[in-house]
Formats: sequence, structure tokens, C-alpha cells
Amino acid sequence: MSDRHYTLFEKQQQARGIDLEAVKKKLQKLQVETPSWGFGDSGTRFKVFQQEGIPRDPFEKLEDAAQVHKHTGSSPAVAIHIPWDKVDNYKDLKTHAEGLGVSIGAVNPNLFQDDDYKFGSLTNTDPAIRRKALDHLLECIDIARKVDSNVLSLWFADGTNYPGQADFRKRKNWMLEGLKSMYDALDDSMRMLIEYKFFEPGFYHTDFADWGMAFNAANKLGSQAEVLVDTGHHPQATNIEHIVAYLLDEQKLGGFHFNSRKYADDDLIVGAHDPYEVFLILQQIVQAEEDPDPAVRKNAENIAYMLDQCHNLEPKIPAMIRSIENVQTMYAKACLVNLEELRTAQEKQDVLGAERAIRSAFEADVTPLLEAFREETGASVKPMDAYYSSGYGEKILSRGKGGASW
Ligand code: PSV
Ligand code: MN
Ligand code: MN
Repeated sequence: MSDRHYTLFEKQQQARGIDLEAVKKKLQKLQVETPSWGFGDSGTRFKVFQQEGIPRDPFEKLEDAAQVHKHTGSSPAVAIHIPWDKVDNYKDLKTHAEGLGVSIGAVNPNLFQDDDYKFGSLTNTDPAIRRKALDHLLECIDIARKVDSNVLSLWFADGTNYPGQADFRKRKNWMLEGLKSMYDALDDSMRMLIEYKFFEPGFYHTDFADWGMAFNAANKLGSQAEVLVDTGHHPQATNIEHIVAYLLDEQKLGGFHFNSRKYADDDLIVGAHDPYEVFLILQQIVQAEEDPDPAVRKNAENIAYMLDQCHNLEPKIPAMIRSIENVQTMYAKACLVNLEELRTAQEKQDVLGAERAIRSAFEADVTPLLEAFREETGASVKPMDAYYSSGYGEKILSRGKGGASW
């Protein structure tokens, strides 16, 4: 992209009342964590496809994640999943990450892959299994301390398949009791993010079925508990940006798991199917970043942005690069909304004027801005091309097939 393109774009945006230098500062703060499990082999209920060159252990997963950050400049942390990323010495893992120019982000406990959790983890009728689940959560807090992470990211597969299978209210209370014990063990700097999902693997009910349930639990627990919005975990047509605005206003928006879903929890590349939805979510955040209320601004600035994706067919590293670029692109567009114009239209109840304020930003081509931004910050101007010509993808083929799963 030539300077000429950027200069022209800057002029056009100035004419709309947008200062691109301010947008670049905002882009600099947007950091999106990649999931370690997104670099491993993955598949569907029907088959896990093995790709060549998949990392064989958590150390190699970090190496691949570091490539994403090297080219995008915007994904400096990697979420880990325990026990998928279990190692003998977590300090070694942390040091390895640092040597690669990344850090370890959210620690995700796994309460769904043990036979004991077949009928629930923290919600199990058996107190010994509830205790085992709690012990795992406490172990994850300890791991978070060792890797210097302050985010515990919780997704529960707990749920049922049939009416009458379990007592909803007993489970609700067991869940809260377990979470309370976990909450009490958190360091002051830590926060726990509670994810919700309306179905799967339980198809009749799940114990955190929607944001309201996660929000209620987070409120009962205290200020270190917040809600995590996974974009793939809603029924079709849910207005996710409304949920996001609501949580921001309550200062309970902890973070995101970005991905794209067409039908269910598809975990596909974020923005692949509905970039407008991603844009509208991020626009709510940009608006909150400028809110007159400092508490709302503080929440907007402390959001943990993470990807939660599995690339079953496509090569993993470029898919992650594409995902980070997609979030960045939608965020840059969201920053182009003239908030004054939007507010004025809203005040005047000018429906079409307000919609135009939103839509005109979405329709802008932000390529000149992103390329200038990447050049100035030392990232690759064209991250995907740079990765493909780096030779890294060929180099890792020597790992062969049969790497780590998830
Ligand atoms: C399962 O639905 C899931 O995709 C959740 O979104 C979790 O965040 C993720 O797996 C990792 O445990
Ligand atoms: Mn998730
Ligand atoms: Mn999911």
C-alpha cells in the first residue's frame, strides 16, 4: 500500500471527523490471545483429522503461537488448557514463552474429559466428584500463579439430556458453592471469567445456559468474577452486541472467546460468516471506551480478548493470523464511527441517520490504515503473505503427523 493511499484515506477520514492517529493508539491496545488448543489436531464428533507439522507438546504450541504474534503484532499471549497443556515445570513453560516474545494468558481448567464428570463436575450429586472438580480448579489457580497469569477462564460442560434427569436448583447451588470456594482462593490480581453456552454436550439443559445465569453467579461471587462471551454460544439471531453493552454498563464484561458460528458452536474463523456482527460488538466496546463514566471505561479497557477456534481443515497458523486480522479489521472500522454524529442522530430520533453513522464506518476499506499501523509498529505489513514466505510452515513439517490433539 502506497503512502498516497494512506494520505488519501487520512484526508477522507479527517473530513468525517475521525483522527487516524487516535485510532492507531487504540489499535495498539487491542491484543487478542490465541488458544493453545487451536494449534493442535482437531476435528468433529465424527473424526479428528491429523495434519502434518502439528506441535507435539505445549512448548511447540507456544512456538506456533509466537509466529502469529510475530506477524500480526497483536497476539502476544496464549491461553492454555489443563491438562491438555500439562507440563512438569510450569516455570519452564513461562520462560519458554518469554523467550519467544509471548506470554501465557488465560488458564482454562478442563472439567469435561474425565469419566467422573459424565453426570456433572461441580454440579455432580456425588460430593467426592464435586470435590475433585474443585481441586482441579484450585490446581489451575496454582498453575496461573506459576505462569504469571491472572485470568482463569471457566467453561462447564455440566448439563443434562432429559427432563427429570437432575434437580436444576440443587445443581445451581452446588455450582455456586464450588465457584465460591474457588473465588476465595484467587489472588487479588486474579479474575475468573464465567462462560455460558445454551446447549452441548447437555441438550436438555446446561447449568450456565445464558449470560444472565453467568452474570448472576458473577454478581454473587464478587468483583473478581465476570462474564465471558463466546460468540458461538448463542441461539441464532441473538443480539450479542446488546448483551455486550448491558454487561459493560454493569461492569461485568470479562472477556471474549471469538469465533464464527453458522449453526452451532462451530469454532470457525472469527468474522468468516458475519463480520458485521463482530463489528457491531466491537463498536459497543469502542463507544464504552469513550463513555463519560470512568467505571464503564475501565471495564472496556480491561476486556480479555481471546480466540476460541479449532481449525479442522485449514492450516492452523495462517488460520489464526486470518482471525487476528479479522478482529483488527472490524475494530478499526468500529473506531471510524463518528460518535458525535451517532449521538446527535439518536437524540433527534433520526433512525436512518443513526444507522448511516454505523454503516458508513463498516463500509470503509481500512486496509491503508492497518498497513500503515503495522509498518509503524514493526509487525508484518501483510501478515499472511509474510508468514507464507517465511518458510516456517515448511520447517515444522519435520514434526511429522500425530501431534497433540486440541
Ligand atoms: C466448548 O464449547 C468450548 O468450545 C468452550 O467454548 C470452551 O471455552 C472451549 O471449548 C475450551 O474448553
Ligand atoms: Mn469458549
Ligand atoms: Mn465453545
